[in-house]
Amino acid sequence: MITLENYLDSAEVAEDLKELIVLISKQALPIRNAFIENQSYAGTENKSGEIQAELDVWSDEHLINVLRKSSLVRELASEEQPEVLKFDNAKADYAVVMDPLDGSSLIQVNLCVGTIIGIYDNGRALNRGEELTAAMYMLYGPMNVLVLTVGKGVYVFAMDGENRYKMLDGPVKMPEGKIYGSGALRKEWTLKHKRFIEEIEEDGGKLRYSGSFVADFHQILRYGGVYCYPGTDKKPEGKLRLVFEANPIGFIAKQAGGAISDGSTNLLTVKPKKADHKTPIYVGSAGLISKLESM
Ligand code: AFP
Repeated sequence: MITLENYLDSAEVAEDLKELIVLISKQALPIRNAFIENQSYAGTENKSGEIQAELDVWSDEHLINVLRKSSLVRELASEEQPEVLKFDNAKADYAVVMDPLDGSSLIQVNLCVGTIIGIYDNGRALNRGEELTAAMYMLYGPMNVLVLTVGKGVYVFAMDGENRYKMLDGPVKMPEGKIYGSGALRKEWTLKHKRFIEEIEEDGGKLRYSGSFVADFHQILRYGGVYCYPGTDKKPEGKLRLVFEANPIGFIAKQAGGAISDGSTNLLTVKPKKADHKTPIYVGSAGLISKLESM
């Protein structure tokens, strides 16, 4: 049985990066344990104008405290924070971008949610996705699962009863599949988006969409297909964020042989204009993304 630590050693990851990844992975348990106590809404909004659940706030504060104390992180950009946080106790040059709890509105109905993390080694949080050193997500479903890339393929780990991760699978290759999910109301979709979805449906595509990006993506990673949150005429930039959601997930997709796009451009090449830069997102099997870009 290969543990997360064994894998990081065999991938020759720097000791301080290993420490950071293992530290973050250990937070799955406290975050998950907090689900029962923090079910209501906090009554506050994040920078994108979304109502924060108590758990969004709790997970955000928890991870900020843990990362600040680690002395490994110079900058931290969180979906729940208005500005990039700078830590002056940093002994290392890592910067972390995170969505502390993606899909939090699904906690009350016990559907799968997760934490999305990206790590840069240049001390700055606002970079292109292709500059990521590592990306990971922790998925709180029937199993606590950790999906990780350190730029050497994608590996899946599952937590055992003692808060240790054991490798389930990897390197993962995203297949060319036919599962699709799309955000935004159908009546608001652009003509191009409608045509793209119709072509997938005509080709036997199967709709699977839960409302948790990280969980919906995990299914695409394993079975192939595409997750979309398109821009609409009213909201051309869509709903999801480049820094906290698109980049870490896109980096994982690319490492598994998939791709991410805003419909015409590889999102991993886009320089964020600000921490809460929003963008249309299409992420999934490489063939479907290249078909979309050529439409
Ligand atoms: P948060 O829970 O972090 O706000 O994320 C929710 C989300 O951004 C993403 O996880 C979902 O895919 C998307 O919103 C769902 O949005 P719709 O409810 O508009 O489909």
